[in-house]
This record gives sequence, C-alpha cells and structure tokens, in this order.
Amino acid sequence: MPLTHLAQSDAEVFSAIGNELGRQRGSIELIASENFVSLAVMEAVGSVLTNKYAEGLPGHRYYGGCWAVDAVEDLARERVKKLFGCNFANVQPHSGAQANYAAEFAFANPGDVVMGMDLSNGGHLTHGSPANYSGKLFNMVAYGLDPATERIDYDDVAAKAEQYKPTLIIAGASAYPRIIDFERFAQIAHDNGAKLMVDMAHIAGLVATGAHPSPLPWADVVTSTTHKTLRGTRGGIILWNDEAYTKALNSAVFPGSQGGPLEHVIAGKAVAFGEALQPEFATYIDQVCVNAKALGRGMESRGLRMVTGGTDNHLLLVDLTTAGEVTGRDAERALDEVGITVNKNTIPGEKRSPFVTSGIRVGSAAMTTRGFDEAEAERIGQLIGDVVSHLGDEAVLGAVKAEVAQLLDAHPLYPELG
Ligand code: DSN
Repeated sequence: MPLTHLAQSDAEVFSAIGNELGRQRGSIELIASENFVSLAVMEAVGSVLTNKYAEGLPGHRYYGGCWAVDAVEDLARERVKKLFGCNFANVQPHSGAQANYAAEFAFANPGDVVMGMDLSNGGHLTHGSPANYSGKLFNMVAYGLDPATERIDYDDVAAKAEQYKPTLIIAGASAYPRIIDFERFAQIAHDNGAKLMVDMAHIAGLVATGAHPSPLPWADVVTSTTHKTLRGTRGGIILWNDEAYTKALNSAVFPGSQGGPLEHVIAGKAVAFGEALQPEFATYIDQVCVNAKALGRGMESRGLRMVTGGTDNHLLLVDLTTAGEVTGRDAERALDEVGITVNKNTIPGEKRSPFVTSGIRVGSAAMTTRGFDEAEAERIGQLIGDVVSHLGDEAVLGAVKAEVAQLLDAHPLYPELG
C-alpha cells in the first residue's frame, strides 16, 4: 500500500523500505525460507492491532478491551486447526525459534537429553546447535544423514535413542530436500519413552495441501513458521492434538517465554491461513514442487550435483564441489550480482566453514508466487549453472544478467505498490 504518511514523516525509513521493495523486484528470489505475502496480509500486519496489549489467551486476558483482538486470534486458531486438521493451536509465538523454545520447554527441562538433526546436515539452530539456547541448556545428541544416500539415517536415530534415552526427539530440517518419515520418528521416540516434536517450518505449505505427509497424526507437538511455503507473515505457531499437553504448551509461550502477543501479526497469520484454505493454494504448492524439480534439472544440465539426487519438496541443496574450487560464498556473491538471490549452505560431509561452505540452497516458493513457470524455472537453473562455471567472466555474467532482467520484467512484483 502506498506509504504516504511515512513518506512525509520519515524520509529515511521510507527510503529504506523503498530500497527493499526495489531489491525484491530486482532479483529472482530463491532463498528457500522466503516468500511474498499478499497485500491483504500486509494490510492486516500494518493495522491498528499493533496498539493493543493482550497477554493471555482469548477470553482469558490480563487486560481490558480485548474483545476485538480475541475475535482475530480465534479466527487464526480456528483456521490453522482446519488447515492442518488438528485439535489445538497456539498462534502467539513471535517466530519459529520462539515456537521451538516453548515446545521444547513444555516437554523437557534444562539438562535433559534431547535429540535433533545436526545443523551441518540440514537441521536448525534451535534443534541443538551449541551456539543456541538448545545446545546450551539441553544435553543434545545429534543425529544425521546416511553418507551413502544423504538421507536421514533412521537406524542411527533409533540406535541413539536406544542408547541415550532422550526426553524429546526433534524432527524437521532447514535444508533437507526429501520426504521426512514422521511415522518412523514417532515409533522411535515412543518406543524409547521420548516425546516427538516436529518442526515443519519449511514444508508447512506442502503439509497443508497434502504434498508432504502430515506430522500431526504422529507427533506430540508440531511447530512451524508461517512465512515460508505457507506464505504468511513472519511468525510462529504450535499445533497439537492431545488435550493433556494444552496447559504446558500454552504456558510455555505465555508466561514462559513471551509477554504480550503481536495481535497485528496474528491478524496477518489469520489472513494467510484463510488464503491457504482456498483451492488456489493447492495449485500454487503443486507448482512450487514442479518448479523445484525444474530448477534441479536446469542445474544438473550444467553439471551441478543435487544432494540426494533431487528433491521431493520446494528446495534443493546444490553440491558445488563438482564445479571446481567454487565455494558457496563465491556462488552466492556472483549470483547476487546477476540478480539471483540464494544462500550459501553447508552440504553433507562439509569441509569448509559455515561462512564459506561448499554448497548453495535454492527454493521455489517465492519465485512461484511471482509467477515463474516450469520452463522458466529450468532456464533459471541453467543460468545458475552458467554463473557458477563462469565466475569472473564478464561476458557470460553480463548476458545472464540481461536475461534475468527480462525474466523479472515478465513477472512484475507488487505492481499495485507503484
Ligand atoms: N529456518 C532458517 C532458514 O531456513 O533459512 C532460518 O532460521
């Protein structure tokens, strides 16, 4: 929406926001955890709800005047329960990390053994990284991938669960391109007296439409962000089915780890959940999956290797070691220069630091929202390959940049914003 008041009152912030709109318009967005929300979501997040304190839950608040935000939060809860077919939801976590913090502390205490996927194998900071609260407060045991298949080594998970008897096992990943077997995870957890938490942040949109099997029949608790494939405003959610967990989970959010909920953001979540319940969202997610495979084909045609050989979801992890000495950092920078945004990423068996890496991660959620089709996705994959194999070659990079600009022109982003 036109930011007329901001333009008049704060030229610096107005200008910075304008720069970011220009940046988003001027590049093919392939960061697998990003997307473009609807203008309706943006309007809800930019609304007067930002003024309201509402500690507590709808109908049980610590402040007066909450009847309107109660209705908003109830809409968000009801819609997300319908979307994922579950009994209970808390829509207040400010982020995925906050959702994970609350879910982990609802089931485990400091010092308990908790198992999570190794970060360098595709896990997440909040699943036990030593740099994160999870690694500092829990006694973390990491599981990883089978080096031969580069897929989750479920036998390793089972053996470690048997050996260490964790309180909680966390399943879910930030850079894993394959279906995750949540039933198997639940069997391993429950056979060993552990609870299962699934962080489905990356694949939530696919789970919503059935493009990835749902964790909800199996997990004790499911967390997610709302802004990746689910295409909502930035934020977190917690979902579960067993009423016995309700008090612990709600209390772990407030007062356990948060104060007043961000009701304007919860309104944005409600709008996004409403959008995801429409049949068009399933069509969108199908295209996301088609485009991810096409990106992979394009890159493979230029000699790049996809970790695990391809993808079942919205993302690909690309092993650059087949492209000579090119690092993930070099590739990320060169692609940025031609208007393709990706992130460097560690690959299984990584030998470089996380700041350098031997891989990149690409995802199709945002580019599909922008309207790119399968043929364009395959071509973009080829262009990525051309850039990676011609670092420093100004003629090739210039030609790629011109073609990227043409592709972007064919799919304008937020034309309504002027
Ligand atoms: N979930 C991370 C990502 O996938 O980019 C950010 O925390």
